[in-house]
Parts: sequence; C-alpha cells; structure tokens
Amino acid sequence: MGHDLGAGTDMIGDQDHRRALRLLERRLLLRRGLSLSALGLLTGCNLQDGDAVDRLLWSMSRWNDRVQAWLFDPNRLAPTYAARDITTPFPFNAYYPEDDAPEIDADDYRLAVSGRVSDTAPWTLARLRALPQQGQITRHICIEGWSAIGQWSGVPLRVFLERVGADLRAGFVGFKCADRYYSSIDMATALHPQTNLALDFGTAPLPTKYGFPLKLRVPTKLGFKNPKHIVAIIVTNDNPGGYWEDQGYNWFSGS
Ligand SMILES: Nc1nc2c(c(=O)[nH]1)N[C@H]1C(S)=C(S)[C@@H](COP(=O)(O)O)O[C@H]1N2
Ligand SMILES: [Mo]
Repeated sequence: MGHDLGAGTDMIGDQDHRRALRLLERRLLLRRGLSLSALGLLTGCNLQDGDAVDRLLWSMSRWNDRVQAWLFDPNRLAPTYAARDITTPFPFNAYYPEDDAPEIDADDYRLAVSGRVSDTAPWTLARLRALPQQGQITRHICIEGWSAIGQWSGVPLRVFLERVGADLRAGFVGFKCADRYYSSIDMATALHPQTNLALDFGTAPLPTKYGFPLKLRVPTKLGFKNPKHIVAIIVTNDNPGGYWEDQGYNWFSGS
C-alpha cells in the first residue's frame, strides 16, 4: 500500500534537522497559524533563508505527504506491527521535561465523565480494567518529525462510550489531563476500532512518563492527539479544541 514510513525513530534525519524543523514550524505557526499541511503547499515559495530552508521544506513536504497518505481513512485500520518492530527505548515527549510528568496515585485516581452521557459516575482503575481489553502494536507519529512503534492496550473507546451511555451522534469527545494538556477527537475517530483508552504500555501498566494511568491511543492521528494522564472525558457538540490545536496545529491531523 506504500504507507511504510521506514523503521526506527529517526525517519527525517539528525537532531539538527529536527531542531530546525521545530523552529520553522513555530515561525510558520506564529505568522499565520499555518498547519503542517499548509506548510507542504509553501514549498518553493518566498521563504528567504535560501538553500537550507528550501531543502528543509522539500523534505518536510515529502514527509508530510507520506504521513498524510498513511493517516486516517475511516474504512481502514492503521498498520499494525510485530513485537520485534517495537522501538526501544520509546521516545518521551510533552510540553515539559520528563521529570515533570504528573505523578498520579493509582488508588486515588478517578476518571470523570461528563456531557452527553447518561452515566456520569467516576471510574476507578479497577472498574476500567474490568471492561473488555484490547490493543495493538502501532506507529506513533509526532509532528516534530519522529515516529516510533509501540504497544498499547486497554479499553476500546467505543466500548467505554457505550458503557456510559454516550450520545454516539454527538460531534466530539474531549479529554482533560492531569497536567495542563487537553485534546479532542471527532466521534467517527472515537468509534474507530483501534481507538483505545490505554492502560498498558507493552505488557505492564503505563509508566508515569508515557501517561499513567490512562492515555488515549489513536493510531490514526498524530501524536499530539494522544493525550496522556487523562482525568476527564467529555462528550459534546462543541469542539473542545486542544493544547496544541488551539495554538494553530491542524485540528483534524489525520485525514
Ligand atoms: N498530558 C499530555 N499528553 C500528551 C502530551 C503532553 O504534553 N501532555 N504531548 C503529546 C505529544 S506532542 C506527543 S508526541 C505524545 C508523546 O507521547 P510519549 O511520551 O508516550 O512518546 O504525547 C502527547 N500527549
Ligand atoms: Mo508530538
């Protein structure tokens, strides 16, 4: 199908390249709130830093094309991989350094549910683990130009939404995290068979840095639409936006 993005974490190149991409992306976002997709259209335009930027834009554009070709199709499952393909160590990413990841006490944890649902009772981890569990080995793609393969499993979001009596015709499902992060997805994506409320990473509970105790795993979306440390879920017709989405990243980041 031509959506193999290559193995390993460094599909674009070295650290400098990655840093440069990040700077470029930030500049474009500041300028006009341009999305990554719009960036592809600018290739060869009047950005002025000469060859370096040009090469960067070309590789970014190619990267973006491949990502877009690979990404969301509601009729298709995201590619899955074998255990030997798993990236070790798996990269950490957040808007803060690893040491600042929120520490959540498993016994005190409660998942809040609100909005267009019939049952708003909070969920303990034990209750979440008592629901049917499922998982896949899939590729996580970060907008900053890296990707990595990992294994996540937990409760299919569809199962959870049905269990709380969610209005499955509502437009959006929003997620609030224990840090200041938040994100949201459209209902079609929420009901996609691979969209998962992940409790486990590999064969053990999610480590703190990867989102303990609960992370949304959406293999059909970019990494930033995979909120970690989820503490609240809302079903709503008002687009809840997101931490990066509200700073100009393309909201759909999939199609
Ligand atoms: N709560 C929370 N979730 C988050 C983020 C964050 O900063 N806080 N960053 C997002 C981004 S941009 C990426 S690439 C992935 C990184 O997940 P990882 O640390 O498991 O690789 O988490 C996403 N979910
Ligand atoms: Mo990301």
